[in-house]
Order: sequence, then structure tokens, then C-alpha cells
Amino acid sequence: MAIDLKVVLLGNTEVGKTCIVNRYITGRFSSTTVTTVGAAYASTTRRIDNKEMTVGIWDTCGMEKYESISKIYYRGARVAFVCYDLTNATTFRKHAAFWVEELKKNVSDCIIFLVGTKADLLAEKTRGVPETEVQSYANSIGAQCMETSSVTGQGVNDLFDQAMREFIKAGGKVGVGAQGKANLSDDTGNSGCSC
Ligand SMILES: Nc1nc2c(ncn2[C@@H]2O[C@H](COP(=O)(O)OP(=O)(O)OP(=O)(O)O)[C@@H](O)[C@H]2O)c(=O)[nH]1
Ligand SMILES: [Mg+2]
Repeated sequence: MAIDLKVVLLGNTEVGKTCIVNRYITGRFSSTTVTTVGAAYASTTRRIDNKEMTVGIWDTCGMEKYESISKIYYRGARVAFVCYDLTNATTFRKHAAFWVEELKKNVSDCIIFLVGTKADLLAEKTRGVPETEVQSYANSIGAQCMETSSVTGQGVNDLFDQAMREFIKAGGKVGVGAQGKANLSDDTGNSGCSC
């Protein structure tokens, strides 16, 4: 299967990366996830704005002992979802910031989304970080910010749809190859912030 778009999920352990992937792929919330060992891979073919695109998704482990392994998976990624728990400031200020720095240092043209997870918990818990702080950080790094809940499904399909759109806008071209499969012919460019 030709992969048009490689997406990597980064962020501290337990922020809900695997649940986002499961929700996107299966349409369901699985509360029984265990910590990802190393990294997990999934791929899916979706239509966006009348174009078919195969999305390859690398779901990394956020535990610090796997940091060096996670670095392998963002190489070549055109889109990164840097995830943090909306109710936990450290997962944003420390861990998300760490992964953004890593991406900026090592990947020249990766479209970054700051993904605030577990939005359903905001009904009972306070935000860890004010929205204005997230937005101004996103602006400063040229990223987009989104909020998701894998429990309710809020924002999950929108996140991937937006990633595919930004990828196409940035120069990723999806065409039909010799075997009738979608191919990526070229990809250059950067994203802007739409927060
Ligand atoms: N309330 C709520 N809980 C969530 C959500 N997403 C994940 N969780 C819970 O958060 C915990 C961690 O979820 P995972 O998806 O395994 O976290 P992860 O980021 O993949 O963790 P690592 O693989 O260790 O890096 C689990 O107990 C989930 O049930 C969400 O949207 N809302
Ligand atoms: Mg995981």
C-alpha cells in the first residue's frame, strides 16, 4: 500500500495518543489500553475533499525510557500530533514543549498540531493551561491547535481531516500511480497557525 501521508503522535505517557488512534481507526473508545511499547503502526485510507489518501500513523510511547526510540518515528513524518492532557499543565509546558523542540531541531518541514486531549474531562476538572497560552505558543511555533476527546469522539476525525488538508495545502500531491494506488509525488512547504 502506498503511503501518502505519514503522521506521528508524540507526547507524554498517558495523555491518550493510542486512544486517539483507536478512536480514529475503529470509531470506538477503548478504555483498556496499556502503555505502548516502543511504537505501534496503523494505516487507513480516507477521502478528503474528493481525494483518496492513505495515512500511515505511528503511535509512539511517551515514557521517557522510550524517548530515543520515539525519535526514530518522527523522521520523515510530514505531520506530527504533539499531544498533551488538557487537564495537566506539565504535559503541555514540559513534555509537549520538549517534542516541539525535537521536531524543530530535526525535521525541517513537519506540520505540527498541538493536540489537547481528554476534553470530556473539562466538564469536571479545570484546564491545566489557559487557552490563550496554548494559542500564543502555537502561533510562536507556526502550529495549529486542536482539542479532542477519544471518549466522545470530539475533534478526532476533524484532527485527521485538518492534517490531510494542511498536508495537501503544503504541497503534498496525491495522484493515481501505475497500479491505481495513490502516490505522493512531491511535498514541500510549511503550515501556518489557524488557532
Ligand atoms: N477521560 C478520558 N480519558 C482518556 C481519553 N483518552 C485516553 N484516556 C485514558 O487515558 C489513559 C491513557 O491513554 P493511552 O491512549 O493509552 O495513552 P498514551 O498516550 O498512548 O500512553 P503511552 O502509550 O504510555 O505513551 C487511559 O486510561 C485512557 O482510558 C479521553 O479522551 N478522555
Ligand atoms: Mg500509547
